[in-house]
Amino acid sequence: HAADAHRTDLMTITRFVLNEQSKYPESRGDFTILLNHIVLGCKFVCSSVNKAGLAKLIGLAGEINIQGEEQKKLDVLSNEVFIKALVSSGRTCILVSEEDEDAIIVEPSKRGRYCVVFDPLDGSSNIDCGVSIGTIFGIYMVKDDHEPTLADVLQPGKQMVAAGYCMYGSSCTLVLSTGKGVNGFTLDPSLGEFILTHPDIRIPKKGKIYSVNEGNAKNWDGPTAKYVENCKFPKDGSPSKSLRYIGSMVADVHRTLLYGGTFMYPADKKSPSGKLRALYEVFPMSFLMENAGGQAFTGKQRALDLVPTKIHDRSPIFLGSYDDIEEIKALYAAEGKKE
Ligand code: P6P
Repeated sequence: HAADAHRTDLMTITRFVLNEQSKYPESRGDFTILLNHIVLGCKFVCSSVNKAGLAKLIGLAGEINIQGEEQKKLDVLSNEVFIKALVSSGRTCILVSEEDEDAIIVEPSKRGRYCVVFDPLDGSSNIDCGVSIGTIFGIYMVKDDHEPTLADVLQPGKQMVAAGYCMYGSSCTLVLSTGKGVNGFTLDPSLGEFILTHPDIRIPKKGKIYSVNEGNAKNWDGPTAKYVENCKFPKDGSPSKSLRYIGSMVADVHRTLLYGGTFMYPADKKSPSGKLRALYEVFPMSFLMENAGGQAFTGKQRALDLVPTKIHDRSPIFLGSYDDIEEIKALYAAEGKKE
């Protein structure tokens, strides 16, 4: 039983990654050290998010706290914690955060070979109503010790060596891929360890759910409108799909990964590049989807092939079950032929 194994053969995320990394004789444990610092950040955010509601109740959040300082917003606090954890790992050379306009070049004495792009607390506007939110991260690796530049992170998502997210919901679940499949770990608060609970996650080849903000329907392009129409009024007599849209990317993507279907944030007339950010939202989730047997498409190309020009570039995204994304790609291809 998994439960028994959990009790006696604790497969923690650290042990799991060490096992994986030991397959590479040249690896010196640097990635495992980096990951452990990301995990530390996730544990901190998990405990802060769980208290956020309470903090609001007892008047801590957003007001003057006992030290007489302005209580920081949770996403600002989370950002600071991740930056400190990543820098102190001594394994990073450049960081890109959703919260910081400019990339952070790590001081030379603390530099390593990894570049981490992350959204410390995506969907944080949902905290007050208790909707699940999350941290999203992607990891690139530089080849040598040159002076870090933006070029090191303005790379297509397919160059990532790892990506993942941590969802802060009814439980704290960290989903990770290092390029060979996807595995999920759940925080056991009594141990303070992430335990392997979802080994080798594979997204269903086809799903019964579509996930998109229907409020943007008037601005959609033809193929998106057509695909959603087909979900609601299938032409082949199959049952209509269900709409599930939480409005928190990590929660919507986690459901899509486990249950199948599609998650979409399309381009539209108002936002021609969509809303979600390429480096630290679209790429990590696309990396996970492909590693779980799914697909990720921008409307024009494979999402992981996109080359960002600026660190906060946005990109449209259609991701999820392999067959469902094939349908969307066919609709865009047909549109392309008309033009
Ligand atoms: P909309 C949250 O603000 C977020 O960045 C993602 O987590 C989420 O998928 C998206 O925006 C929701 O955007 O426009 O549908 O409210």
